[in-house]
Amino acid sequence: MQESRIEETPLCMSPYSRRRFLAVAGKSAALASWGISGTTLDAVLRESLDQGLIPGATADVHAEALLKPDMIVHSETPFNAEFPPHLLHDTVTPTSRHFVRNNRDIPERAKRKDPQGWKLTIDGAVDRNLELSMDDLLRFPQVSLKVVLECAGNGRSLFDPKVGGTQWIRGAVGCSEWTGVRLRDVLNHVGLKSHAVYLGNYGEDVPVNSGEAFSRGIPLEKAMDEHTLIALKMNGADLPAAHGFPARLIVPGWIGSSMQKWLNRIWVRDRVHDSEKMSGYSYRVPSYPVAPGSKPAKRDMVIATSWIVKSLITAPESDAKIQSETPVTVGGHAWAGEDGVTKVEVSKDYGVRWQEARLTSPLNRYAWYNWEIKLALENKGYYELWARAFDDKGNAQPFHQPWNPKGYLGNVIHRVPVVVDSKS
Ligand SMILES: Nc1nc2c(c(=O)[nH]1)N[C@H]1C(S)=C(S)[C@@H](COP(=O)(O)O)O[C@H]1N2
Ligand SMILES: [Mo]
Repeated sequence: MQESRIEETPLCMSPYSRRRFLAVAGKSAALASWGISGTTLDAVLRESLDQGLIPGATADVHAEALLKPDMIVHSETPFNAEFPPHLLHDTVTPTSRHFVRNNRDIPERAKRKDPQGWKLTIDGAVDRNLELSMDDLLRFPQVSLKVVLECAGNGRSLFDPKVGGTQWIRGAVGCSEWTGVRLRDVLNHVGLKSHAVYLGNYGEDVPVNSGEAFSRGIPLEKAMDEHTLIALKMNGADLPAAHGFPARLIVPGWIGSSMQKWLNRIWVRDRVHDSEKMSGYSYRVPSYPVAPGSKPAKRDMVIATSWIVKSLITAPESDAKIQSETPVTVGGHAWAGEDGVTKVEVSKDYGVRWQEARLTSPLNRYAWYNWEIKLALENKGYYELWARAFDDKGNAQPFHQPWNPKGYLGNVIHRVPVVVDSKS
């Protein structure tokens, strides 16, 4: 175990993509011939480059600017990418800085941005099966909410021992504004049978290699919460292809996988949704603490639902150079799933002393909180800025990451290295 080593790489790339970058840096001429710009090259290093293929994501650029400067691309097909924490400083995450997590390929309709023929089927334990068009949905009251959307696997790369899956660092989280209809308005319109207890949600994305569709579900109680939405807009514009055009679920406080993209079917069920992605080790965590590296029995796994208390340091940037004469402003966000955040503390001495940051209320429930503190770093040298948030149930972020087999719900305290230079 490398307890004392800083876990994040000081550069804006994962160690993985940095390695790839070095490996393909000599190929810029070839890239230029594909019309890929220098900035894109800096930002995006993709598996397929070494294989001599034209990257699939590049082929999609005409439909959706998927590739953005400073993006950390984990995989291209399906497309999975995040941004480094210092680019997530905004209170409302711009669409261009929101991570993308796809288990499957983006549906053709979304790429074409074509709502023609799209229907949302609602069937199962309902009074009558219904097919709703976009116009039908637009007739319901439209509401807007800023919501923290975070992949259950965010922080997976920090698990020790390593676990399989996309090696998210800390950027698989955003807080954008989502606009759409309340799911409960639509369910009430359809009419629920008394034995309805759970939703099974489906999207238009196509399984790779004929695998089962990516389908997850939520209990009826959460579905009927006034904050749970069928979102039609992100930050005031139609949903981008990558984020679920033309409709997706927004399930505030819960893990990102519950927020079905490219939504086209809601199956109202009389039991817990039992798709592949609701079973086994998928999006499930042990019901009790397990030893790192162990394999708990499937029957001991429970469905992951709400996120837990977390914070992110978005300033200063990792590896920043700071003058000792100027106090450094340390700031970022905090959130706690369905719970409230009560306090954020910052340490500059490896957790020996902690100072309370100024915490500001979120723009609405389920948006993230902002926090900030000015710290004096008097001596020159290497420092780590640590932040930990507390929730209103008395939980705080741990110093060491508790382990589970799939690396879900990682919330170990964030540590940002900085170097202080004295002028004299
Ligand atoms: N149809 C569909 N919905 C999906 C997914 C998917 O692969 N297919 N991925 C889920 C996961 S795991 C996450 S974390 C979020 C990511 O949403 P974003 O790409 O808009 O950030 O979408 C969820 N909804
Ligand atoms: Mo996710």
